Amino acid sequence: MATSRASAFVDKDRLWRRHAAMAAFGAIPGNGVNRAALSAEDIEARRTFVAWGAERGYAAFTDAIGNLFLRRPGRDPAAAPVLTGSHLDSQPRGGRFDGTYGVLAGLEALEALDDAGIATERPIEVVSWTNEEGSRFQPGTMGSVAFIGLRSPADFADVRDAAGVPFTAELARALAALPQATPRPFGWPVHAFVEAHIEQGPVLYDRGETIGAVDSIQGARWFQVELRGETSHAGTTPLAARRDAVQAAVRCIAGLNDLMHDPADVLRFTVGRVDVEPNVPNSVASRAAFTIDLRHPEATVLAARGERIAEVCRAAAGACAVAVSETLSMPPCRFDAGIVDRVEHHAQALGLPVRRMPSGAFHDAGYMAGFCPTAMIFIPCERGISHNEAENATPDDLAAGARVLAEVLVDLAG
Ligand code: HGY
Ligand code: MN
Ligand code: MN
Ligand code: MN
Repeated sequence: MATSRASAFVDKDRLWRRHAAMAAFGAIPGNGVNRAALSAEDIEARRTFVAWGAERGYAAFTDAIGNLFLRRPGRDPAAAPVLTGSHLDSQPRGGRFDGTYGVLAGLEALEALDDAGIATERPIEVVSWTNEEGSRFQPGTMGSVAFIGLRSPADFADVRDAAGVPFTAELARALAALPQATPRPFGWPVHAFVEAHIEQGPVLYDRGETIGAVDSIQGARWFQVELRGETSHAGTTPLAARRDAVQAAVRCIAGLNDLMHDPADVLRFTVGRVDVEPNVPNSVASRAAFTIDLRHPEATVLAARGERIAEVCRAAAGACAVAVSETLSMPPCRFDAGIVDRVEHHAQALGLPVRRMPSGAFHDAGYMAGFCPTAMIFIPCERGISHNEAENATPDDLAAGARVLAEVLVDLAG
């Protein structure tokens, strides 16, 4: 695992400029980004990624769910490529680094290899996975889930965004705008996958460390809870005659807070979205639906608490009907020890403070880990803030992570 010349050719300014250029697609006040999956802004960001790759002669490929791959050839064109990358879609009030960093760091690493004159045995590809966030279309990580064959695009045929726009229509629009000359099948052999990402938590930032050698991701489960009551006049309907879906949702959430209480503060329970109908001040709500995002490092804990959600909601629903469905289930994963070692080794060789650590956020790497040897590289973000316009990272840290990535890729690609 010698250090190659690749890391010396990572261009901090180029990488920073690319982040600024990407941030223009879906820019929102406060330096943030709203680049919903498969929106016009997402498509423009992806087309720009393709154009930057074309300047280096990297061919672009798309598959049937819109995952986008740029390929730097290897000496052996038939060898399974090493894959790196992340996602270009964002949260509605997201930052400029969540996901984008992993895509741009991958491109930067390939350009550094070019500039260093390094040829690898295996091809190296950079991927932009479709709809990682799941904030517009549920669930998230659709691209990697389809790639590994866990679900097919047809399974998402009924998915619509909050405005009722069908996922399939938006996907078709994106596919028409992306390179389709050689449509790719799903699940082609990948030698290894490495995803670079900002940490999205405070561990590296608080300790002044530069690189996280990520060895695992905690598990995540998403649920949708829907309460159906009856709308009626707010000024006249006696309490006893009401079937108030908002009041039922409030009781459900209170009951779930008790169920999810964890004195050790390891379990993460979030109700991030509530939809109400008719959503007016002077009518009792006929419908209230809310999401649950549940995370824990142990599958047994996720199973035990998740199993009780429906029972707690039924007990709290009163006169309303309640339905609970699961929309995402990502088991906890452990990454490939050999790649994690390489990340740690190359960080040390480059003189960068490094720590082995788990990921609290989920990533496409969590699904890829079940498909091929996989690991992640974290860099710090300011105060650990993410899923927020204020998300920030320094040009030095972005470049440091790209240097480690470049070395790991050279190692893996031979
Ligand atoms: O929600 C997550 O953990 C990721 O940022 N999409
Ligand atoms: Mn992300
Ligand atoms: Mn995110
Ligand atoms: Mn009236």
